Amino acid sequence: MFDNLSEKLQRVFKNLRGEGKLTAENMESALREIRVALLEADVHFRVVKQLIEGIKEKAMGEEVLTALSPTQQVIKIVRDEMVKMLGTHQSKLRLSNEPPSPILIVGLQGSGKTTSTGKLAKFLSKNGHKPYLVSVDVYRPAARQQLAVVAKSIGIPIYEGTPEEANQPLALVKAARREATNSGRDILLVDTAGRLHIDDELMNELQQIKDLLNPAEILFVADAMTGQDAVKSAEEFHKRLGISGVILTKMDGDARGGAALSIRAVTGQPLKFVGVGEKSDALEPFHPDRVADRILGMGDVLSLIEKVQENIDQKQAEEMQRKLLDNEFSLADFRDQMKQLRKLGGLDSLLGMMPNMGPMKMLKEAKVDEKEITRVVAIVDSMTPAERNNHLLINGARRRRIAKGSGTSVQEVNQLLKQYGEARKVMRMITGGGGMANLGKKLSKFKLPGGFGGSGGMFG
Ligand SMILES: Nc1nc2c(ncn2[C@@H]2O[C@H](COP(=O)(O)OP(=O)(O)OP(=O)(O)O)[C@@H](O)[C@H]2O)c(=O)[nH]1
Ligand SMILES: [Mg+2]
Repeated sequence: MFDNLSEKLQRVFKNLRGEGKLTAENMESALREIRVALLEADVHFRVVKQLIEGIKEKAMGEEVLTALSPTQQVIKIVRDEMVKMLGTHQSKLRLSNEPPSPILIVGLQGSGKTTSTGKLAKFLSKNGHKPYLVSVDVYRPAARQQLAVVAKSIGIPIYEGTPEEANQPLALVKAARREATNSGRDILLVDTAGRLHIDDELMNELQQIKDLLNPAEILFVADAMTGQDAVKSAEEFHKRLGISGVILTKMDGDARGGAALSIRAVTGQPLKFVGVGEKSDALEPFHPDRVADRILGMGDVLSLIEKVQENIDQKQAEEMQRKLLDNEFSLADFRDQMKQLRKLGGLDSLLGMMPNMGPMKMLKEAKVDEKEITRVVAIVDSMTPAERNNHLLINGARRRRIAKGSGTSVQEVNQLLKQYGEARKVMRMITGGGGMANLGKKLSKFKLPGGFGGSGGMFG
């Protein structure tokens, strides 16, 4: 999502380092470039102004200009200011003293409220909570049914209501709260109706629900793809209703993303979660420092390690490692690795978290996507077991047969075999023979403690 911004900022730092000596003049021009990069990434102009002023004040100080490694200092300042803009610390959900804690999910139409409600329920239940669901979207036909389907798929109980309650949001939440209490659930997630624009009727209804429930959280769901509109409506919702936090959805898309990141600075309310896909587990707690590192091209290594640990089967990983070392890594293994990558949320999301350097950079530039994974799986599935174990068997006639069997072309089969060869090389490079199991460990050395150490920077 932040590829462009990330690239531009890295270029600024590289140029700065190339200057040799840091002066007030080249600092001024670097700040100008940072400003333009932020504006181009759609960061709100007021936030950009604030950010640049903050950076300037600190960067123009005597200590920086005369420091041993001034560029490092400047990068550290930019990072610190960016973390500040994003909210400094991870902001956890607040709960009420008395369970069930009501959490209202609000936002414009189509922003991802219902999807996020389901994701949040799953996240909470993974973290030891017992969420309960209710939808008060009584306007859009089948809207409540949509949440019921989501609830079933993730195995979280939902209050579906009586026919009499079907068009009464207040009656629905009242009954749902009673049910939640009676069945010992500790969090009540309320999915609400969206509107194309903020209107009085919607706001009054939300206000009534708020008065009735006294929610622990009112989370505004902002669609990152809608740019400055998301900022404007967050501001408006906050003014009218008072929000306590934000869920940023569709951060997996290719919008510039800067607008969404401005919401914290504009409303003063923290970003709490990010939606990174349509599936029910595509929700991540928002960590300001990690996101800043990602934007600055340092890679979100901590999130990557967590993800790998959550999703990789240790035994399988060790087996893979042994195969790599023994040069037994076959086409079938290649296919299985691709499937693993898909389980981790797709290559894009993984690569987005990696530092933009070395073999990672190569992989990123190769731009392998979901469709390609599907193609790889189809091609390898069309091979005979013998072919899968020994790619050298695959001659011209066999390539034609495999292409036909997988609905692809001979060129695509050739390309896959080439990729497989490359993958063997790249994987050895990444892992140093350590396999996926050690990927985290290997990567963690790219992370400089506390952002930046004295020497050996990420740039230049
Ligand atoms: N790629 C991606 N799609 C998302 C994400 N969150 C939601 N969506 C998609 O956005 C669309 C709208 O999501 P909903 O959850 O129905 O949105 P809503 O705010 O409840 O919509 P209304 O109830 O009509 O106001 C769906 O197609 C979702 O799959 C996300 O983080 N990433
Ligand atoms: Mg909905």
